[in-house]
Amino acid sequence: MREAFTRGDLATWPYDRAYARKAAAPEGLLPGARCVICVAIPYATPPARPAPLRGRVSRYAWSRDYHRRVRAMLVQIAARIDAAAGGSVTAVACDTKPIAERAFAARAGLGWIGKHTNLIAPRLGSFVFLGEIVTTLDLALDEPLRTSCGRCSRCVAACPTAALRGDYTIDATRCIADLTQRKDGIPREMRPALGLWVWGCDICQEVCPPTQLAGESAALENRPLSEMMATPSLVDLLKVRGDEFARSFRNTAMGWRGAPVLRRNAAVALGNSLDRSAVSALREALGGDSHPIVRGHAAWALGRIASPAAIAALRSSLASEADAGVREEISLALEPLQSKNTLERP
Ligand code: B12
Ligand code: SF4
Ligand code: SF4
Repeated sequence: MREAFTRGDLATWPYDRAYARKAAAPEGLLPGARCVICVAIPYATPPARPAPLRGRVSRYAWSRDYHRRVRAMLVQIAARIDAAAGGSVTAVACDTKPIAERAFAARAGLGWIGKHTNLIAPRLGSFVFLGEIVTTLDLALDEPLRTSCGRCSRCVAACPTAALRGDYTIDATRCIADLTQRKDGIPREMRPALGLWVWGCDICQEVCPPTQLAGESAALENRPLSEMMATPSLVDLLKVRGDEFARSFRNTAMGWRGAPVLRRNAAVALGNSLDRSAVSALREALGGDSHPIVRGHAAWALGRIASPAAIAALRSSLASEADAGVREEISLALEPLQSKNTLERP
């Protein structure tokens, strides 16, 4: 773990060595904790079919927010344990608390941590959410599995951003799951590798043989809430705000970063679509979105599409754009295109 911090693998997260120590010590969640009951809840549902000008959403995020649902399940189980023990002996966690969920699950024998760095449970694969019931009870301990990925490295080869090193570590700052949820700009050099993903990424798990073998194993109802969740129209997502955002996204694990982050991600995916029919929506975003981050990424997308109409939109916005960061994005987008013939038909 120390190396991970030195290398900056988690530089986009507020984690440090003190946090890592805390995450290995469940007494912080429940004074007097003796054991951690680890739970893996499968959520594998069929992938969505790709369609033109539609984005990709990771399967963990396209239904009602799993944090609340897994927590509710754990609270019910914990209540029964408390009742049997005749008092409060438990605390529950899922994702958001400082606890090293994968390490505890592996220690508890639920599965092994694969080279894609997710826990793989035998027969269930890695499309599982992890949760914990920490307890002051002294329970019999399970043994860890003696399994590893062996010579397989399919996830490493398939990762479009080279985030996985193949030694069971990840540079999280390169992972699309991280890039699509960071709040600031997505580094320019990483944007092409995002492809059409607008939230999260499932590639390393989709190619993982034990996960493929497990098939559709959802124990948690995990169908997409709507078509907009499964394969969002990128043009609609580029415009999402206010009531529409609250109605469609607030209750999902895609909602917590707010609408501008989704609009920014839609702009990048539209750029990667290389589809000229996206130019008018991107031009509107560049000229009218209230968030500079969205305008800047729309500029990048227009530069990537680089049709004459896209170049014209970039040139005309350079004259009116006041934000220095967006102006820089526009200039960088235009740089390789300066010699392009703008009279070519759109
Ligand atoms: C930050 C985070 C991310 C980051 C970094 C992920 C990474 N691989 O490091 C990003 C944004 C990239 C990410 C992506 C995803 N994530 Co995420 N993420 C987390 C989160 C919130 C914290 C993990 C973390 O880095 N903690 C901080 C560091 C310091 O802790 P740690 O890495 O766990 O390391 C500890 C261990 O290594 C420990 N240790 C090592 N050996 C041992 C041995 C023992 C005995 C002990 C006690 C400790 C120990 O020391 C460290 C400190 O304690 C966890 C939830 C959680 N609370 O654990 C979910 C979690 C790991 N993510 C999850 C999911 C589903 C995803 C995605 C699949 C979502 C998606 N489809 O887009 C992707 C997968 C990408 C990938 N290939 O990993 C699931 C994984 C489920 C599983 N099957 O393993 C988790 C567990 C959430 C959940 N409750 O279900 N995620
Ligand atoms: S989630 Fe996607 S980007 Fe992240 S490690 Fe897996 S394949 Fe790579
Ligand atoms: S794809 Fe292969 S190497 Fe990667 S986690 Fe799955 S089994 Fe392990």
